[in-house]
Amino acid sequence: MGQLLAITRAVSPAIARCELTHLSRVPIDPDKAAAQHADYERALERMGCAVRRIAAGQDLPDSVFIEDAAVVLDEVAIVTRPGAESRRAEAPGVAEALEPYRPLLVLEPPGTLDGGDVLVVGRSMFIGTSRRTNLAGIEQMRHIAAPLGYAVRPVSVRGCLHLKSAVTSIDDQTLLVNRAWAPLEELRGFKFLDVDPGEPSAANIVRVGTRLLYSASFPRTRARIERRGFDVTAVDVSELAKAEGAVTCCSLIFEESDCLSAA
Ligand code: CIR
Repeated sequence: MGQLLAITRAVSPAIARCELTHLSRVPIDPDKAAAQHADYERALERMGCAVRRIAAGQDLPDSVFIEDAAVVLDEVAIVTRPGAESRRAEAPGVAEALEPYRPLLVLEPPGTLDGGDVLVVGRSMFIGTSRRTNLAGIEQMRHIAAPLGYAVRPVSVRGCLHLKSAVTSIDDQTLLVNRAWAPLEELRGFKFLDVDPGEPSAANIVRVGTRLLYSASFPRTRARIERRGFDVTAVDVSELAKAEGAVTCCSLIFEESDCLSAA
């Protein structure tokens, strides 16, 4: 495997004005959130990623959650049109950061799609039909991804913000799921590992090669994953979680590719 890159975005000083859907607003300390974010980046580095951090959006409260602004495939990067109006201005800065690495494509109105709703496992691309991602957004993704060999599969998300709040992968065969939030029949073809019933938000985990990066807030689900023989690194992201962010949201991880220089 080539060098893994993790693109991150610094915590905005405006993070306390973030979008919230399922959580009540509580005070968020931007300095504490930034310190946790730096720990998260260091963990990614220890796990083998080269981390490139782009500047905070001073007036973009949610811009640390960079995953929502783009979907990076091996072949291309798709700059999204986020479902929340307040987040649309995040896209240009993310596009600029991705430009050296992939040909860029851009989703157009009336499509909306948050990267948090896109889960790629091998050649399966699950896309959540959430409050942030509409059918026009899914159709544009299908138009881009199907010719590249991805099977695009909509999943009806309920009770949580994004598809990846409900399900992520721990390897190419196994999904970590909260089955109350995503119907298993729409995810068929995979094995399932359920989150602990007392940890409903625990289905979000980051894969870095064969290793996993996880929130320290879910020790019981972490034990379930470790019992299956996985190497799990836990980080405290509790301040970022107050903004409804989870671990996948804070990076775009992909293999550095010479596809642009080869073109
Ligand atoms: C939002 O509501 O857009 C942010 N406060 C949280 C986004 C989290 N992103 C993600 O799960 N992919």
